[in-house]
Amino acid sequence: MSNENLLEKLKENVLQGRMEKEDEGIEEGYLGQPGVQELTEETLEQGVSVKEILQTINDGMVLVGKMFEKGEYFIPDMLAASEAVGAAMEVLEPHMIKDKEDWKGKILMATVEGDIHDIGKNLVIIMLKGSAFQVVDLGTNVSSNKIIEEIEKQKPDIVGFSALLDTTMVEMGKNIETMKEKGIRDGVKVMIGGAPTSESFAQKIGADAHGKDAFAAVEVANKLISKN
Ligand code: B12
Repeated sequence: MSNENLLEKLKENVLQGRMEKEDEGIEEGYLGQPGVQELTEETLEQGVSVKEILQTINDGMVLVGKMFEKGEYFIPDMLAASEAVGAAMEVLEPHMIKDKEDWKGKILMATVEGDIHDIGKNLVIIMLKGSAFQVVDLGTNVSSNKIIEEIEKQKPDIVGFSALLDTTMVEMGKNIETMKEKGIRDGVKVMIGGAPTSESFAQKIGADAHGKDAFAAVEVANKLISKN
């Protein structure tokens, strides 16, 4: 199979929510065919770059989002697709980690309180790790208190907040306010991202930068580090 066809199959299997070949798809007729895990392995073996694979997975999830918005996909379908993306990330992660000596800086990443969306955050983390940042993942639904505690403990250069809901993006501003109250805002840069966020929102809440996707996240982190 050509690399283009492999990437197309990978995207198709993200849409089908199939982690591996034993999985059925959302549609019939997939059982026994390679799933996202096997296809990611094969694509890597063919020499396709991690960046291209991530772009394909990203495109797949964007399509999943559109299908959900059109009412063609439901929550279990989205969950299956996210688990399939998780299977790809497990394969990709070892290829992205650099030696400690190469680290450009330390970044804490968290999905804010009330929000459990983590696919975008996890893609951002993989890209950052692949670009030689040391990343600590605080997970999802992370409270301001936990964020403050971890900033004090881990002393990162940058903290990154992710939110996918209109109702939770406000937590980013609250986190920044709490950081100010605790006197730790000046020592750490804040970058934000997630579908409902924007440059103007970042400015409004006093974040240092906004990144629209995982590739922009790396650019933003590089800039913030060089300003330190
Ligand atoms: C998958 C998904 C889910 C999955 C999440 C699984 C998981 N492990 O993440 C499940 C099924 C659990 C889910 C649940 C819900 N969801 Co949902 N979900 C989605 C969906 C389809 C895709 C999100 C996604 O993964 N996108 C793909 C990734 C790659 O993109 P991304 O997250 O935007 O991330 C990229 C950038 O934003 C950026 N980025 C992200 N974070 C950061 C951070 C930094 C620092 C930087 C620099 C960049 C950055 O880089 C990423 C990579 O390129 C979206 C629809 C959509 N079109 O987005 C709805 C969507 C986000 N969900 C929505 C809703 C309403 C819900 C629920 C409330 C549904 C319900 N009624 O229960 C719950 C909320 C649960 C909660 N408390 O969080 C709405 C939100 C509406 C809004 N604007 O508020 C959306 C938009 C769907 C819709 N149109 O209604 N969801």
